[in-house]
Amino acid sequence: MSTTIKGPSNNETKYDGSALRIAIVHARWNKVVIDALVAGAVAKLKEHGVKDQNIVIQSVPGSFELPLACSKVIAGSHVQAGATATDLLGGLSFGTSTPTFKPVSRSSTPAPIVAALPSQPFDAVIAIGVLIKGATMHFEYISESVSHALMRIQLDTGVPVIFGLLTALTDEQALERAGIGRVNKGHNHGEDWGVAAVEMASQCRQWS
Ligand code: DLZ
Repeated sequence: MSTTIKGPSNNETKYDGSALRIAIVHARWNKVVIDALVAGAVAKLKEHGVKDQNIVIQSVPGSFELPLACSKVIAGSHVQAGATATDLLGGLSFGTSTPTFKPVSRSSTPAPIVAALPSQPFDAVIAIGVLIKGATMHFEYISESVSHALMRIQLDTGVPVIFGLLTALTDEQALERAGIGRVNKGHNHGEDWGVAAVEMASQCRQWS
């Protein structure tokens, strides 16, 4: 029996993600944590049958940029070509202690900013950012404004935006919530976001 009362409970319904198209938009600040969260989300999307070519990953400089990028990605006007989950995660490796990231080599030709329109609109977007509290008020301003904006985008567009903004008070808290804590390993919340994306995307298809 579980010893904790926290966290999402398992849904008895098993959702089939094989027909879904999902975008992950992530910030690049606090990269070690971000990489683990993105990997966790992708793993669960794939476990639920989402096809590799239907997982599109877009990065932005920091969490503050997440809402605009999510909005553009949903509108379908800013989809980068060729950045599938395998391309981006091919160089990611997790050892037993410190995770490392080997950048995947890319062609010297920059990817076109605007690619062909997607064959199918996105069924859900997972917005992933990691805010770690520092000495200034940045944390409060960014976390509040981004949270409100992401909620507004999903209500305005009707496309689920999964809230993957970690707001941690310490580095260790952030690492633990990505399943790579140095003392307690913790649980990778990115996995929960992947599962939530498949469930919400599937349900929204039924509700509409
Ligand atoms: C400026 C800033 C700070 C202080 N901290 C973070 C952080 O912990 N996590 C994060 O994702 N982004 C941070 N940023 C960058 C802002 O989100 C944003 O990218 C810049 O202010 C440019 O708009």
